[in-house]
Amino acid sequence: MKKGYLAFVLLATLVMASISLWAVPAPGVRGQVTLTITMADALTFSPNTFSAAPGESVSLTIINAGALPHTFTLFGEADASVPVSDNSALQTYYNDNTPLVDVSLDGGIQDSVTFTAPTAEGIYTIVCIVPGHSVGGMHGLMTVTSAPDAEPAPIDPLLIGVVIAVVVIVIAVAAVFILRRRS
Ligand SMILES: [Cu+2]
Repeated sequence: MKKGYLAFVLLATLVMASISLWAVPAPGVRGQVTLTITMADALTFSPNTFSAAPGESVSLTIINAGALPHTFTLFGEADASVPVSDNSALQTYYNDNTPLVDVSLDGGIQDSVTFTAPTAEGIYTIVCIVPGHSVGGMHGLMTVTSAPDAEPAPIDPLLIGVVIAVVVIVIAVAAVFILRRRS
């Protein structure tokens, strides 16, 4: 009788624990973007795109893996037409628009920067402002969007049905077991 009761409690606890594991969504990954961006003499940012939520804290480790100097220059105006492929127009744009982030690194040097993503959703342009580099392909994008990176997996109704069925079966089996022991 006591053994059966213990088994029942144990099984019920396991089942309830399983239900709560499925029902509680995984902790959100929003709130903080942490990313390493590598700059290379092939005139590349790797990665050259990333996303953040409006007002989210963004921590970047920027590595200049090349021998040439490079900059990570992020402009702060959403959906701006930054002339990434026109050297002189880009220099003019740079002189007229204070970047949100402007990290200049000699070859082989790395640095970290933390900033707050703009509150306006949209596309923000990243360039290397060293003459010729953006034109040569060294530019990228930061997307500010309130859309989550990945939707938490919805709870499958079939799974809930299976769990309820298991609970009912466990209770029924335990009840039968206890009643049999009693008589
Ligand atoms: Cu560069």
